[in-house]
Amino acid sequence: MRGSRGNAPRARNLVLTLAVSAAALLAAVPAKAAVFSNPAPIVPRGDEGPMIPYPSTIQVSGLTPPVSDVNITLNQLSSTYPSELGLVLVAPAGQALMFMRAVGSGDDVSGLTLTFDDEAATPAPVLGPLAGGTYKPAAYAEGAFTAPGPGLLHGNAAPEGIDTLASRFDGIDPNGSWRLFVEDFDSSDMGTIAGGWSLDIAAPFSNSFSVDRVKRKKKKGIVILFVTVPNPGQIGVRGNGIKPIEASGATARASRSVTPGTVKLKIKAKKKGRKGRRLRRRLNRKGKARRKLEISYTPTGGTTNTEKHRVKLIKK
Ligand SMILES: [Ca+2]
Ligand SMILES: [Ca+2]
Repeated sequence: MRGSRGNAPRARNLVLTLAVSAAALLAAVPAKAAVFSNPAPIVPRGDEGPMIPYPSTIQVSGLTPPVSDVNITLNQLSSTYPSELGLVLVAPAGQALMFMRAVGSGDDVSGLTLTFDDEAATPAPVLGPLAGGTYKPAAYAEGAFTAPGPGLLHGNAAPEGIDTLASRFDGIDPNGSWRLFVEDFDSSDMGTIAGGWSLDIAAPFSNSFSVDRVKRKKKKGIVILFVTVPNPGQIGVRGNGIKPIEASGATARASRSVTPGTVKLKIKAKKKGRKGRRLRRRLNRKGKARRKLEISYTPTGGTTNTEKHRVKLIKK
């Protein structure tokens, strides 16, 4: 069938089609929302000025850029004059949005849960009494935040400015320390956020992992890989002639669940099978053998990352 020219373009088309659908599949993988919280109360220092802690921080990890959505929730906000409060959220690399300022006038509120979300139907209202719920960010006055707050160097939500959570935070790398500065801009009254705050960040879960250390039990020909993973999920290892073993040393399993941190992957030569026998013969004869491993890691709700890793087995 040499020189069958008629088929060649079709084959190329097929390859192109496959490439395109693979790209479409990748693009279709939705970003997952992850919630990070700091439940520690944010309380007044006096009746005016920065509230403490200043800032309150949330450490974000295990996500892959870019961010596609950020929402922020305040838990159990109470105040005798909500309008005096200003809140600015600062991302790890410094992007900042004053998402709440001068809302709810002077009406007392107690134990409100407030979520700020660009996709909400209405902005947080300038007039009180403020009710718990989900609002678009809203700033009805300027806010100059005391150092180490950002002063006036922050985006302002409408109508004071034109910034949104999306305009400030979409597209950034979310990993690192997010800071919330809450300041009381007027005397006499006070407020508190008794349940702290949380961030709801949409970004793909990271599926990168690293093999940080290798340990060997040379008498048994066992290799232990110390692998660090960023998210809960499944991890598995395979290779010619090797089998993964559990901590007990007994059961072999293709894949097991992991929590973020460092996990041990133990492997040794298979007892059965042609490739296992070949590896064992080599180990017995030379005392060492090299193998290529495939380590596969799938964060829950994420995509699989498979990486090749060379390992040296030693048996003495
Ligand atoms: Ca949103
Ligand atoms: Ca006050």
